[in-house]
Amino acid sequence: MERTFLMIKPDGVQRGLVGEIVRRFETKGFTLVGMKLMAVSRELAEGHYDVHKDKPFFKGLVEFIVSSPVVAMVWEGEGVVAGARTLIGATNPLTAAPGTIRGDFGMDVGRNLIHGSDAVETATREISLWFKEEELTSWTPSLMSWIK
Ligand code: ABT
Ligand code: MG
Repeated sequence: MERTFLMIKPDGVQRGLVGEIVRRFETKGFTLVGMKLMAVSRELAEGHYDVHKDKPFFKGLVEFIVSSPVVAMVWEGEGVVAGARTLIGATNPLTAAPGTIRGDFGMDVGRNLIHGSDAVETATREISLWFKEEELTSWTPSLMSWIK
């Protein structure tokens, strides 16, 4: 079953949006298989955003991610990588569609509340970067047959 890595960023935690954000993925029908509140080391933040290391916003981005706790999560479901990105909305919250997490709660591209893996291969890399295998639990929700 497909999995994705989602991370509620420091702004989402500081603003008390953890419950609201988790609720959206739960009620959509995706399955939570791992979750932890954590302070992020500089090494992990830099590794996570490695593809952006030459961008002008990289330093500020790493500072932001290590500034305050995040909620790291793994979610499972058919098409969950793209599906989660749809619920999250466009990178810039100002242009993200209403009804998406960023469209409903954000204003600034550098404070866009949540990260979601952008492809299946990226998800595999990010899940192994953030989680140990024993921190993840596969289970079958009995409600699944009602949603599908
Ligand atoms: P992430 O889920 O955080 O990876 O965001 P997304 O994939 O939607 O967008 P990308 B392009 O990966 O942005 C990564 C982080 O960099 C921030 N950013 C991006 C800026 O601060 N300025 C910019 O001009 C761009 C393009 C937004 C993302 N994180 N935050 N916070
Ligand atoms: Mg990205």
